[in-house]
Amino acid sequence: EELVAQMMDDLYDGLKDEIEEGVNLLLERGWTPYDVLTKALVAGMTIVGHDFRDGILFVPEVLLAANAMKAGMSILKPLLAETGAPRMGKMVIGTVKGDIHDIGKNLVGMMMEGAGFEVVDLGINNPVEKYLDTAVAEGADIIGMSALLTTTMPYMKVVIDTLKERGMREEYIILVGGAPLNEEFGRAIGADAYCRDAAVAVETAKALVA
Ligand code: B1M
Repeated sequence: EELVAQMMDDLYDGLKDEIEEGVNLLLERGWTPYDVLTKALVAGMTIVGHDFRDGILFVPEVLLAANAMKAGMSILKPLLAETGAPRMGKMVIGTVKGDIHDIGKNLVGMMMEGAGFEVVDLGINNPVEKYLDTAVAEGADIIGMSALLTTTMPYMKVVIDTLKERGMREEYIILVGGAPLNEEFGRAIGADAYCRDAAVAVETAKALVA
């Protein structure tokens, strides 16, 4: 679709107003919020990611693109949460220490809420205490961790090892995700599951809390 191609260009150029407009237009055309999210916004951010990697785009441009994406996501958020699904459980989710990427984590949080989970968002750059203290205080069922850097993903193991040291590991379902992770890494650090994307996170959480 032409509008989707235009939106990918607009996201690339960090044009927030245009992205908001595009999201609304697709919704008016009958697109589901999930399709708008994945086929326009996430797909557009993938292109930004490639050019960032290749040195064609730099941090300031990518920040603008991220802000435009977030603006689009905030229109979709209430729509994704509107499912009226039965209460499923509670998840504490945050990006690990040293890492400030939050778009994927926000997306997972949104989809989990849409599926009926209560979500406590810890934001970015979380030390181990933050995960543990909040999980205990909130009586969470699930701890979710996100990392987008190869240098920060090992921190997930610090969190899991600390839970083990304190004899608390079995009290939580631990889900991990982020672009540089894979199934093998998830297993190696002792997580319950690696989640490739937000939809998988929802399916996995549903299966494991049951
Ligand atoms: Co950053 N960055 N970045 N960046 N950035 C990457 C990750 C990178 C791959 C780009 C590249 O080189 N190709 C690269 C990492 C390389 C590596 O580690 N090997 C990189 C780098 C190097 C950096 C800096 C170091 C750059 C610098 O300063 N020189 C710096 C680090 C800052 C820090 O964290 N300390 C940096 C900064 C930034 C910005 C601030 C400019 C911006 C972030 C803005 C923000 O988040 N508010 C940014 C962005 C936007 C990206 C890319 C382009 C896009 C990430 C994104 O939002 N994707 C990214 C390239 C890429 O990923 N290919 C890149 C869209 C999002 C929907 O996908 O986050 O993968 P994703 O989430 C998915 C799944 O992974 C999964 O579900 C989500 C939805 O389907 N998932 C989970 C994620 N978390 C989960 C948690 C779960 C479950 C599933 O828990 C249960």
